[in-house]
Amino acid sequence: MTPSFQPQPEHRFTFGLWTVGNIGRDPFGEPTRKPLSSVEIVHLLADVGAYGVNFHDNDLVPIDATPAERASIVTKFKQALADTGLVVPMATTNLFTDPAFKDGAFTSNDPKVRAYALQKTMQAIDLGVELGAQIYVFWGGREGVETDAAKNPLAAMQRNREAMNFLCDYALDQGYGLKFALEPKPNEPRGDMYNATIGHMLAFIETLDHPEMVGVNPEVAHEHMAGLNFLHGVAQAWDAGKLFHIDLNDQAFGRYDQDFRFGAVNLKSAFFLVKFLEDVGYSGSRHFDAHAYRSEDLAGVKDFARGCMRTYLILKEKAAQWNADSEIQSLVAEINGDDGSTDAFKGAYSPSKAAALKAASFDRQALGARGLPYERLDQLTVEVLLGVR
Ligand code: DIG
Ligand code: MN
Ligand code: MN
Repeated sequence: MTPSFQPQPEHRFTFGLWTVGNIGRDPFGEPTRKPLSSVEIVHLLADVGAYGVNFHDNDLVPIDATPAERASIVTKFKQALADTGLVVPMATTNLFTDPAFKDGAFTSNDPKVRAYALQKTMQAIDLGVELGAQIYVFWGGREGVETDAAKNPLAAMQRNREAMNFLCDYALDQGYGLKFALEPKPNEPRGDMYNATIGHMLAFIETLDHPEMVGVNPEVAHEHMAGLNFLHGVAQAWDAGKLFHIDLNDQAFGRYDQDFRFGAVNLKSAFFLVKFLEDVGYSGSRHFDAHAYRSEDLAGVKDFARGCMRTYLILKEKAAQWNADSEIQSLVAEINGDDGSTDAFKGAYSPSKAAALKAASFDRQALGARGLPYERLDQLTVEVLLGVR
């Protein structure tokens, strides 16, 4: 039966309000699309088959909204969720747009800005929980420098840690049951940003007071900007039990943050990522933190959203095909063959095991001469992706 590649709720595809709501402004050009209201975006996402919608506080409630305006906006948004069945799995704070955060939020040199950032984040967490969010993302868009003369990186690290500890305690004190997901990025909009990659974030999390409630929200584009293999970072996060959320998109290496449609640039790396997420049984949101080309109109924005989900589902089908392909699996078995001759050396250390291993003899030339069928295996992978197997 030919799969339909139609998104279903169980696929857990989500989009931020800011993604399909992107109006096409860039550093060198004015908007090319009219703004959409949060209610219109919810209905657009329902129309294309998404499962959920995420938001920064100010995507939904303008930063200067009165309490009455906030109440009215939230009521209408809740109604749109009820009308469409969409849910809000994740929320986050905008700590990067307002000029107050021009030198960072949690890491700002100004203690008043740091305090205001905590206040804004607590209020945003309240809003996210009110709308059902269970994952809370922190992307430190302005946590960085253009010159290291401006800030001692140790002070920045400590300020980040104090803020996260305070907010973890706030969420615990409120009984919110939230999990925090920290999102790394190496640069842009700051010249260099702290906690630049998945690896930095995993190390940082272990220095917190409540590391158990904090994980990562890796983004494809951000690791690619750092020239890194995204799958390897995701696998390390998964291995550490810290893959709490994921931002899917695509990105040419060595460029600004392009936030392209998922699979739009690096199909093979997107394939291995989808295969990994499906093989390990990742049950979190598949969040597309991406936007349509500036050249697109509203219809193009829908094409963008549908394309993200459709490509994910096609690659999921290709992954199942790869896992079931007998020639591929026989090569995988060959690569991982084990004649049992080193069984005595496996597992935990023991002095006798070390002595036996030191006394063992190896045919180093034979080890080096062994053929590895990776060309064949990669060609078969490419042929699965090209649809000729
Ligand atoms: C940018 O990649 C960041 C912001 O869009 C948001 O704070 C976060 C959540 O996906 N990603
Ligand atoms: Mn990005
Ligand atoms: Mn992101």
